[in-house]
Amino acid sequence: MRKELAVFIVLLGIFLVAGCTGNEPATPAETPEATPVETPVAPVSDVTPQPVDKGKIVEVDIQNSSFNPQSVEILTGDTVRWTNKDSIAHTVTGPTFDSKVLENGDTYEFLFTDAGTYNYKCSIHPSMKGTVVVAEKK
Ligand SMILES: [Cu+2]
Repeated sequence: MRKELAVFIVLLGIFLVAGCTGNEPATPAETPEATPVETPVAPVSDVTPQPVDKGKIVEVDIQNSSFNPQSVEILTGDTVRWTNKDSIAHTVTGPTFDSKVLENGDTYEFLFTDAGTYNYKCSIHPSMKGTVVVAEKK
């Protein structure tokens, strides 16, 4: 009799477990709605190509073993022109440009096409330092 009871309890247990799992609500598989992809409408460009703006020329004197003005701010497309007004030779040596030796009266020009801060010096007198700050032309 006890054995039958135990079997009954076991069967009841199995039945309950099976019943519970059977009643579990099926979780609806969420199918994410496809978000509409916005295709940007390219505006019809009526911009006529402008002639290349050559920019301006900014003068820097080399005088008394210093660059004057010591720092200049220009825009992309502008040119810096250094003029050695000293009786001794100097150079204008930066990360992307190098004038080589400039004697008295010599000039050196460099067209800056990339924005950034350019620190330069005289390779003969490294304590002579200057800066060209180039901002992107709008
Ligand atoms: Cu120098």
